Amino acid sequence: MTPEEILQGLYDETLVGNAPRVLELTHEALGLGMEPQSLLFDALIPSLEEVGARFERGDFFVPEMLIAGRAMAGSMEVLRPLLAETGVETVGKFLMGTVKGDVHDIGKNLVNIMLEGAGFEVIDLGVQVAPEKFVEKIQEHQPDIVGFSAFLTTTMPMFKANINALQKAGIRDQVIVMVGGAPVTQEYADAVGADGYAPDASATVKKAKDLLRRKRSLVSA
Ligand code: B1M
Repeated sequence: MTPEEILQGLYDETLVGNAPRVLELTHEALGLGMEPQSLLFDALIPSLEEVGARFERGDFFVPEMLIAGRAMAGSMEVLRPLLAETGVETVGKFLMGTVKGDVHDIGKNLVNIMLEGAGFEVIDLGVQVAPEKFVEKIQEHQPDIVGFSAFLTTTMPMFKANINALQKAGIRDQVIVMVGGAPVTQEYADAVGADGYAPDASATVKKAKDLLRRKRSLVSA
């Protein structure tokens, strides 16, 4: 198969949730020396975007979304070590979780991979993370940054609930708060009082480094 055919195959087979074939194609692509980033950005992510568009049109339902998501997640497991392979020194500690009421984790996991690749130590709390759990884990791990992911308009208000919980516990000033997820915007992040927002995984890395640099220069000033 040519690289173009593999990318097309990855797109098509993710769309129909054919996880074994997606895995096979992933290995085949890597065997041909194709870049892991290309598989992600030229095939897997566009395919899930199409899944979302079909769901919105009523052509796909939750089971189709679920199997497509699983197919992509299988491929990501293979790509993870390759994307995170940089050998750079730890630049900071990032505690991450999807907010309470929300089970989406593919986007969060991708952000984690990119952060790890950029030298962050990432502690992932998984999905459906309650405000109290964020507070407890911040106290335990003392991260530089805590990241809240939300993928539904109905779970975005948990950002505010989490920030309130941090304030109540007296730890809001100790940690940088970043938010993100498909429906989130810079305006929304500002409105809830987050320190940073990023629309995708690579922008998260950039923003996280930037926020950390600013905090460290304030502390040393
Ligand atoms: Co759901 N789902 N889903 N879903 N799902 C969306 C999100 C939706 C947009 C589909 C649509 O209508 N077009 C829609 C939300 C609409 C809205 O509220 N605005 C939706 C819905 C409605 C639902 C249910 C309510 C459906 C139902 O039951 N009726 C239900 C909710 C369940 C719940 O959470 N309580 C539901 C369920 C599911 C599945 C379980 C079936 C499955 C999730 C599987 C999984 O994650 N393990 C699923 C899937 C697969 C999707 C779509 C198709 C794909 C999501 C995805 O992985 N995208 C999605 C449609 C879409 O997004 N186009 C959809 C690829 C991923 C790489 O992108 O997630 O955006 P994304 O992540 C990006 C950025 O957001 C950003 O970086 C990531 C990487 O670049 N980012 C951050 C993420 N976190 C960040 C944190 C940061 C910074 C950036 O700082 C901390």
